[in-house]
Parts: sequence; C-alpha cells; structure tokens
Amino acid sequence: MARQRSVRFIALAALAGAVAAASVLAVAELVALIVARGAGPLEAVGAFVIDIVPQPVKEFAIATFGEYDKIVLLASVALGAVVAAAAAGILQLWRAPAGVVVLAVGAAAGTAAALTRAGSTPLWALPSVLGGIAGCVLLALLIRRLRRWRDAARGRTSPAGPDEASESPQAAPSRRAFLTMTLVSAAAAIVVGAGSRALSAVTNSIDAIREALRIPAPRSRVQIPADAEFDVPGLSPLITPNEDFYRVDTALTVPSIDPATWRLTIDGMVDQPVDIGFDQLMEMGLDEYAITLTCVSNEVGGGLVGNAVWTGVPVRELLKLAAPSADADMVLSRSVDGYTASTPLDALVDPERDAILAVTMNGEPLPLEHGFPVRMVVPGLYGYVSATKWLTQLTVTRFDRDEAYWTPRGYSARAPIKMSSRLDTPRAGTPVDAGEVMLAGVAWAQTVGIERVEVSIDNGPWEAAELSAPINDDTWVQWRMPWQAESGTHYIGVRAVNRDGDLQIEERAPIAPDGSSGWQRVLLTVR
Ligand SMILES: Nc1nc2c(c(=O)[nH]1)N[C@H]1C(S)=C(S)[C@@H](COP(=O)(O)O)O[C@H]1N2
Ligand SMILES: [Mo]
Repeated sequence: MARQRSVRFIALAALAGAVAAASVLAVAELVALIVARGAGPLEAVGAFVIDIVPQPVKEFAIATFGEYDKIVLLASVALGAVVAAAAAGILQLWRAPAGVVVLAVGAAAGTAAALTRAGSTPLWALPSVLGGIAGCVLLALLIRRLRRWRDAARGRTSPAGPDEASESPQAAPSRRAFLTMTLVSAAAAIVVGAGSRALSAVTNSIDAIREALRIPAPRSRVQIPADAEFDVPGLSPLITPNEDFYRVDTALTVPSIDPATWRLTIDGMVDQPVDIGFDQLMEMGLDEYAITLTCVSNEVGGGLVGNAVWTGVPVRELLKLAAPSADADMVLSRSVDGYTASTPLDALVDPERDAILAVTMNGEPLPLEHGFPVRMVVPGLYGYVSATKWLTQLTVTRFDRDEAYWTPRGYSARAPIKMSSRLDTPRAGTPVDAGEVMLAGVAWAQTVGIERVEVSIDNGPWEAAELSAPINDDTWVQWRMPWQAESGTHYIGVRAVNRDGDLQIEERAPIAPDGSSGWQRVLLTVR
C-alpha cells in the first residue's frame, strides 16, 4: 500500500519535471521572440543535431518525413527534453537539489548550442538562461509542495490504505497547493510557448520588408520560344511556380535578413577585398536568366529539380572587382547561418556560364525560404556546391585548403549535374485506359543542352520523342510521345542524349557522393 502511494508521488514528481521543462521552453521562446529569433533552445539544439547526425540518418529522415523532417526533429528534441525533465523531477523528489541541477545542465546545453550557432551574439544566451532560471525555480517550488503533501499524507497512514478518501485531512491543503501550482504553470507554459511561436510566425517583419521591396526591372529579358511548352495534363510546367519549387537546406529557422543591412564580402586570395550592400549590387545592373536547379539528392525520376527565371548579377563581375589571385581554384560561398558551398573558381569566371547572384525568382524578390535577399545560382552544378541561399560571403581559396559543409559528410567537393530524363505522365500506380496515351516528361543537361529524348516500350527499340523548343542550354526541355496503349502492364524506359552526343548514363548510382544516375523505367497499367 505504501509502495502504491510512493509510485503515485513518483509519477507526480515526473509530471512536475515535465511542467518545469515546458516552462523553460515557453519562457525561452518568449525571450527569443523579443531579443533574438532562432536563439531558443529547441531550435539551437535542433540545428546542432542536424550538423552532427550521420549522413545515413539524415537521408533516412528526409526519405521518411520529406518536407516534415524539420518539424519531426523539433518535436523529437522537445519530447527528449520533457522525458529528461520528468526524470529530473523524480530526482528532485528523491534528493534535492539533484533534479534542479539536471535541469540547469540542460539549460546550459541549450545556451551553448545557441552561442555556437553561426551569426549568434552574446544576446543569444538569454532565452536559455532566463528559461533555465524560471524552470529551476519552478521545479524546486513544485517538488517542495509535493514533498509537503507526501509528508502530510504519511502523517497518518491508516491500515485501511492510502486511497484519496482515507488520506489524512492535514494532507488536503498541501495536495491542493501542489496541484494548483502544477496546473496553473502548465497552462501558462502552453499559452506563453504556443503564443510566442505563433506571434513569431505572423510578425516576421522581413515578410513585410520583402513585400514592400522594389527591385529594378532587368535590362534584358529571357526570350521564351512560342513552342517551349507542351499542353499535356500531368506534365511539369516549363517554369516551376515558386510555391511548388522544391526546397532543400539545413536551416531550421529560415534566416530573416533585411536587405538594408545585408552585406556581401569577398575576401581570401584576392588583391582587393570587396564589401557591398544590396543597393550597390542592384546598381551593377540586373539581367534575366532561366536556369534549372537540381539537387544532388534527386533520385532517378525524383522531384528535387525545378526551373525558374531569375534576375541577378554575374558572379564574375563581382569577382573581377576583387581580382582573385592566379593560384586560387575555389570559391567558398557562405550563408548567414554558416552553411558553405565549394564552387570551382573557373565555373564562376567563365564568360560562357551564367553563374549569378540572384535577387528575384519568377518575377518576385526571392521567397524567404529560397534565400532572400541574395543567393547564388550556377548552371550545371548541383545546388549543394553552388546555390548558397542567404548569401553573405565569398571567400576565394583553394580546394586543398578549405572544404564546404557537405564535403566531410560524404559528398564530393566538386559535383557537376548529371544529365537526366524523367517521365511525368502517366504516373506509375495510376492506371490509364487503353487507346492513345500521351507519354510526357522533362530532361536536363545544364550548360550542354538536350539533343534527344528516347523512349522504349516493353524493352523495344528506343524511339525519339518530340522535344519542346529549349529556352537555352541551362534549362530543362519537355518531351512527349503518343503511344497506342494496349491493356495489360507495360514497361516505359526513358533516356536522353545531350548536344555533345553523350548518352545518359545507364548504370544506376546512388545520390552520394555526387548524384544519382540510371535510366528511369516505369511500370504502367493499362485497363
Ligand atoms: N544556406 C544554404 N543554402 C543552400 C543549402 C543550405 O542547406 N543552406 N542547400 C543547397 C542545396 S543542397 C540545394 S539543392 C539548393 C536548393 O535550393 P532551393 O531550396 O531554393 O530549391 O540550395 C542550396 N543552398
Ligand atoms: Mo541539394
């Protein structure tokens, strides 16, 4: 009987611990909202986890949770904190102040994580420190009340047993004191924590600044040929709308950068370091470019590829101002959040290649999650070695001296995009009716251009599909081929040939270390 009762007090101590943890997070979110967004312990620890988890775990997370991977991560960190805090509550009941010490150590870890983020200032310590203090005080008070209740209940242990009814009348006030304080602080933590996050989401002032931003019209426009786009239902549009454009990055909180304070520095192996602001960048003159971006994590047939019309300034014009030294061979581009990419210097200074610092995407300032206010876009190189978003620094260096974010994590330092082709419609798993069916999709070979797309049905001969008129060699083209489909199941194979006459690689390769390869083969069902 006494054991049953002590189990109950242990459970209540765990509850008190969880409530204390919730209040740490709530106070921290509130302080982060006021002094430094992104500095809350949840996000700081989450960002730290992203940087240290092994690559296979990251790939598993992306494959399993897709676009929700970051929410799942934040929820796991919060859950871990609550479970650890429950243990701290029990510890505090058993031997004060051990539980408070555990909670303080947790808050200190959150503080350390926040202070070690790229771009953090000493202010970033405040959310975890103030949250930690609030949580420790609350835990001590809650457990003190719980202990009083327990002692009062023990005061008269009747042989009848420890159920509520028989509990000593002296225990009632201390029980009420504990329960009231626990419930009130839990409710307050939920209101303050959820409220702070919601407020943070709706009052992101950078949204408003972006809306109000006027970017000069480009001096030149991309000419889109009349027959550049086929009208086939289910086929990817030639230009991917911003809201459908894939997003890949390591940022838990999308960086908020005011163009008014944005600076780009060009340093490293240069004769003349450069430091310019947003207006100066635009004064260099904007031109329009159509470039298809591709992620190294795109599997054969996958969707991590998109085509947009960007305006920007060629990187080579900026590098010319800095005058890179002759023995440099790499530019390490850096984002405000510390992410880096290694791009071969010759790809950036090549007059034939339109490597740009982009400021608009499909006619509007870059969306925040696509790198506002300035990002890099380089035709022909996978995004992770070229397309740095929230750009702030270009360091001219050498591949044998510096490495980028993904290099020690199992990806190549250099990574040209592999030519690929994809069937968009019909989709595998969606049966079609027998009769004429339009097979259609896209193909890309950035910087070289697509010469031909070929389709093979049921391992029959490869036949050339019709191509849409290409915008340029840096964008994907659409292809289509009418097919007399007979009922049954059929294999559709797709492959491309580029304008150098190279055939798309047949051999299957995984995404690591430098991008997938292989011809897509799709099993279609015809009714
Ligand atoms: N700052 C920053 N820039 C980044 C990344 C990142 O993690 N952080 N990811 C890169 C990768 S892997 C790709 S494929 C492209 C994706 O750009 P998008 O999200 O605009 O489609 O951004 C690149 N730029
Ligand atoms: Mo990527």
